[in-house]
Amino acid sequence: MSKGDVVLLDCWVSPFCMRVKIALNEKGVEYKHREEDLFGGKSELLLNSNPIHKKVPVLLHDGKPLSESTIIVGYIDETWASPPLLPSCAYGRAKARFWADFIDKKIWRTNGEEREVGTRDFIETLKQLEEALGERNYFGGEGDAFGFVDIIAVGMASWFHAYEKFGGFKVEDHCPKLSAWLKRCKQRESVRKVLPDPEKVYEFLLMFRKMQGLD
Ligand SMILES: N[C@@H](CCC(=O)N[C@@H](CS)C(=O)NCC(=O)O)C(=O)O
Repeated sequence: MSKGDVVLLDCWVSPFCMRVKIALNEKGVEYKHREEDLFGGKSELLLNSNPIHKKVPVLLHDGKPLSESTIIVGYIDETWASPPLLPSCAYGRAKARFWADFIDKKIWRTNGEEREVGTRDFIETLKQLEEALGERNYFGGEGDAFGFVDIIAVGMASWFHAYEKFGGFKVEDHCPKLSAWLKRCKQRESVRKVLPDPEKVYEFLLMFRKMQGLD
């Protein structure tokens, strides 16, 4: 479905960018993406489009920039109506935003430096998320369908393999339902096309830690 020109300022390994790509894929929106070199030098377009944070993702819709992945996913949902990603009732939408906020604040970690002290906390947080999933197939937009919270969570989950290798644990051993949810998500075309090879994410994290002098 087309509704104007859609360009994403992207980075292949960024879970935040993955969210935007998955949302666009779910909606069947055609888009172009420009890979940003976040370490070598950001493009003028990125610096001008997101002057406050200077981060990807940036979505340019007919040249108009938007930043912050959860805000962009919400915008995509309002702009391309079908299929809906957020629930139709206000309470459901508020709950979805609560879990998106929880995922951003509690699950994302960029360098794994907390691995020695943090693995237990991380698993506890995943268990809380798993409890929110309950017996459902997806966190849901509308009903049991794949939706907003799934999109927000699945980008992060693309880093689980790397965290597992650093932390010496398996998400599946602690959170079997969450692990099954991830497998289910990966079977979707919209997700499969976007999630990078987990081994490549691990290699990226190794390189990133070296750059930060952590290894
Ligand atoms: N809260 C932002 C986070 C975006 C973010 O952290 N992007 C990273 C890539 S994963 C970035 O552009 N980093 C470049 C920098 O910090 O200079 C969102 O949800 O979009």
